[in-house]
Amino acid sequence: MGSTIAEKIIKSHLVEGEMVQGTDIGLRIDQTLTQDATGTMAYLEFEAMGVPRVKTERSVAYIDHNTLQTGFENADDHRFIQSVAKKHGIYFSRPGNGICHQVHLERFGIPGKTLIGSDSHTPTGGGIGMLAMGAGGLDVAVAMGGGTYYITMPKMVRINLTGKLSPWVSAKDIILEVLRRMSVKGGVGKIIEYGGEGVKTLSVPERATITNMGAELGATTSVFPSDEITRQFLKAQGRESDWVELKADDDAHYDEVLEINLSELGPMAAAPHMPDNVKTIDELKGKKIDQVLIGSCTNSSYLDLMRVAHILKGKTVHPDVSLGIAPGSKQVYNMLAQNGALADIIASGARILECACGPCIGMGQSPNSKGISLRTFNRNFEGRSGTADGQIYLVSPETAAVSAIAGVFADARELGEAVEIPMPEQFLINDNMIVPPAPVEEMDSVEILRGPNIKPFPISEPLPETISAKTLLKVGDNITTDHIMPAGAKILPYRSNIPYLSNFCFAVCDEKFPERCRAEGKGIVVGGSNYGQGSSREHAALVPLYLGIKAVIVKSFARIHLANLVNAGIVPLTFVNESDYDTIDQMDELEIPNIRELVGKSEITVYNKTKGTSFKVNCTISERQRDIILAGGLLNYTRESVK
Ligand code: MIC
Ligand code: SF4
Repeated sequence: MGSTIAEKIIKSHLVEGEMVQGTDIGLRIDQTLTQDATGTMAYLEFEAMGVPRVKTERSVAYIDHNTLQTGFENADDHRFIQSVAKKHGIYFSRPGNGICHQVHLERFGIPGKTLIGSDSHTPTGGGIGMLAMGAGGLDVAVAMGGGTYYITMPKMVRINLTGKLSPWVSAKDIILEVLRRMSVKGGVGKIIEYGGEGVKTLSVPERATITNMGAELGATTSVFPSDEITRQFLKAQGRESDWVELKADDDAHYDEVLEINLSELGPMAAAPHMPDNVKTIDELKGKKIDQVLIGSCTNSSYLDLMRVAHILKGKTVHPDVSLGIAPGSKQVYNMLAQNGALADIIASGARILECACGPCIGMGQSPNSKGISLRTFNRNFEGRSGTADGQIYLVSPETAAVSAIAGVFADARELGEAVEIPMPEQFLINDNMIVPPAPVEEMDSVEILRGPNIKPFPISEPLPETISAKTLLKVGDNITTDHIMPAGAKILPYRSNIPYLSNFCFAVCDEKFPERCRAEGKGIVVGGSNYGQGSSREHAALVPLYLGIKAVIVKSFARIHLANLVNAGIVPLTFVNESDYDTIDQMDELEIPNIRELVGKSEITVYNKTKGTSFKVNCTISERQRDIILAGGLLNYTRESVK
């Protein structure tokens, strides 16, 4: 039997385990990336490991999230990361150079290589044929030190694309269609591969829009073949020698196959507050809007913004709408400036934002109260925009631009004939905002610059014989890491200050949660299915750890968050019978005896002392993860194993 693309990459990087679905496999990691919001912590962890220089083929530290700099905190963190990068062999992409995933695709991504990044949208690299996965900061730190990265061998899904998109329908609409069909849980434990004739109609950045939002499916990653189009893209980036061909064998086996005829798709939008709440533009047409934002790692490429500029040319943004545009990288920005498209955008009345994540992570541009905001981004979780009752719709750049002019949801297909915007034969290459690391002989003399915003990170204790604690919080299904540890302009600057961050833990669900934790000293969180979906931020595990959370009992976990809990030494448990969830109330006292012996081995009984009942849970983790939990987290485990 032949292999899928993902199986081929896994096979060539397998250092532990066998490629049997559902079992743990260890992979050699070729490249890593970090961004600043998770990077500060990742580099503190890397330092704690005591490895002098990264062992990967390429590691890059990007600054793209915390660029508002409303106080000293962000700038201090940037300087810390820059100095660590210089000392330890990491390339540093300066603030202003662009969003990590966009820049990585342009300048560093290589087909057939493995990439992990401390950001859940790292699968963007699947657009260029990488096996690219989001991970917690500590996992990235370990990979930088040459350590193995572990995942559960996923199932393989093939999405066959046939036909060709109609004019003004775009890659964003393809992934919205996939989300509509599969839901935000549909990709859990799976790798999504794209194939079929329709693939040939999509450029690399368009493919990257699709793999980027595979994160919203909960998938381990998504991947496209590396073909002639990939070669052309790399050539235009001056990197043709990085190209290798990559395709699935004809007789490769897939666990699921989905068919999408591109010709049948129309423009769509993900309505508040989940990326899978997909509606057609036909259903929304004419509805008044307040704000439009174009950018983010999903839709800020040269082609995206050229199409936007074409639509805006000679027009004026509707007087009731604020239009903000953030190009994804300095390369894109510079090219738009040189060819005049930027002038068309400015003339229309758009507000030009820095090349950074910006409003996507709630860093400015929060909409008015109850404001309807159309965004080309990838997440519309409640409150993420910074306006608690903001109504965020995820749309394509084309839908965003026509709607900004109309002042209502509008259908770009009414523009008629498609405009042909060719992929450039040569992108503008100027890497002067990427600082290479110090040469080996100079690394010792590089001084690490640490500001007062950097506080030590919490370390867990070895697992006790019995966990006995109150249920300090009970939440429902699809809880995101944005619920657990919100971001936004007021909180994000404190990503290296866990004590301060802890004041905001679960604030979206229950503002009193941190207070209860402090009063009780320890606790358990109970939740529904797909707990911890969304961002890869390990702060969603480190902050609960700091607040004394010992175990989380839920119906099911999202992949990266489960790994982050284990790495932090918090026990992840799932109900054997989901209906037991209903029997627990907040503040019930739970006791889990014998947990040290049973964890990761067999079913565990939890006693509800308040109700006088009991129920069974599982802890579905690998043997290695069991050892990590017993040691009280990955750092303790790593220290013990090198003793
Ligand atoms: C996000 O889109 O939520 C983020 C901000 O990029 C996160 C990382 C973080 O929380 O720092 C992600 O997607 O992993
Ligand atoms: Fe940045 Fe938004 Fe992409 Fe996260 S999803 S990396 S915040 S642009």
